[in-house]
Amino acid sequence: MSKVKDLSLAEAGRKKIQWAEDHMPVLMKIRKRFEKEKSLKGLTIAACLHITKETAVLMKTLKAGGAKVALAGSNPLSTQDDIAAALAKEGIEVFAWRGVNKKEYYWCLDRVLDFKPDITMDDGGDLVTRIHMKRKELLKKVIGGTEETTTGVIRFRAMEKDGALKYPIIAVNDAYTKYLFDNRYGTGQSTIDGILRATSVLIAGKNFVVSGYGWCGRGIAMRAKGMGANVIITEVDPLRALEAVMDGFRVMPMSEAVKIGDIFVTATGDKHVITTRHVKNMKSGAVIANSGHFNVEIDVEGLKKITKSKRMIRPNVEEYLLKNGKKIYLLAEGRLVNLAAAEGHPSEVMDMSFANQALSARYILKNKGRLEPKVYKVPSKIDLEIARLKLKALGVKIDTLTKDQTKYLSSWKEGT
Ligand code: 3DD
Repeated sequence: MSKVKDLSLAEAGRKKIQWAEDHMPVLMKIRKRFEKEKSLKGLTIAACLHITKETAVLMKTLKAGGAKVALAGSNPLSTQDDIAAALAKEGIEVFAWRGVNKKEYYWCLDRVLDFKPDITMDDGGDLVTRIHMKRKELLKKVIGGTEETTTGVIRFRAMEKDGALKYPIIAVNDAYTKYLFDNRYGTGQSTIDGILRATSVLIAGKNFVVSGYGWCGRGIAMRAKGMGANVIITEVDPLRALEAVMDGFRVMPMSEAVKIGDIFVTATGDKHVITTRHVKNMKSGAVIANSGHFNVEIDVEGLKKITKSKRMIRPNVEEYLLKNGKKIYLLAEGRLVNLAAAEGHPSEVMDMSFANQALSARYILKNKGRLEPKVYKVPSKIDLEIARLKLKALGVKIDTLTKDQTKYLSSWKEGT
């Protein structure tokens, strides 16, 4: 029996899901194939994902393939209650509502695990970690899992290295058709979307500081630049910093950026990238946001210690009046601003991310018992198939290699 905020929101959610279905041609094509083949028949899938209109399209696709699906939210603020209601009405077992506290968050995970999954579908690693640490009795039935995001893949590679991982995980995040598009173009657009929906401030002319020049940071920097911001990058990796310089961005330590920054976004996957020392030296009125998976990148607990008072001045905008007299605006409690203050990435990029999820679930079933308890890349056959399906959906045609060209590319004899 599902537990959602309010089932009466289902109709509004259903329309949003239809909107997403109209913009996710690849996943809908896979759904048709799954419906015909019943590719996931008899499988129980336990998912812990951000509950958005795009995730709903994935859940319906898995169900169409014959799977029993149970879903919990992978972040306390990213669940869209109307989507959760619509999915519950569609027969998906949903345990999630926006604003769960820590105890409720793990209560939802446990309800989903009560369905004794064959496959787990995770975003950030909390579900898989829960099974390995608190629900070990479930491990014997699990044949494999998938992981959506960078943070989760890092956790599972660490588990594998410690010999703690007890079943195979497909790193969906590492598929080209995922991170090159979702992480870069998705995070780029949805982060700006979250900041604008929360603050409606002008981006043009602002000093926009992006911490982390990975695929997410690159996307955010690119989009902020496109809107006329003066983009500044902070990094710890010399190669990524060099790339940012060559891409035309200013690069400097955070200790310098805080003096000039108007808007700050973290996208590093690491903790305490913005500390109280940084905040104290920011300009009064600075806006700080996080776009990384967990809310560790901004030291929010530390911020509270240097604060005289705080108030919610707009939805998703907390105004901190610091003891030094400055005002700082924290978005979405320091949680991932794109999903907490907006709707996450556009359907068109989640189309590919979730096509990887659906086809990886089918791959795990087809290879039941043959995979070892380690982290696997998405098979390149699946990656390329998704790219081709997306090009076809976009009406884009490309050239093909002639036999002679294929031979040339694999030969070494032909030279100058
Ligand atoms: N993520 C971003 N937008 C999302 C959406 N519209 N639906 C579901 C999940 C969404 C998070 C993913 O990008 C995940 O791939 C990540 O965090 O890397």
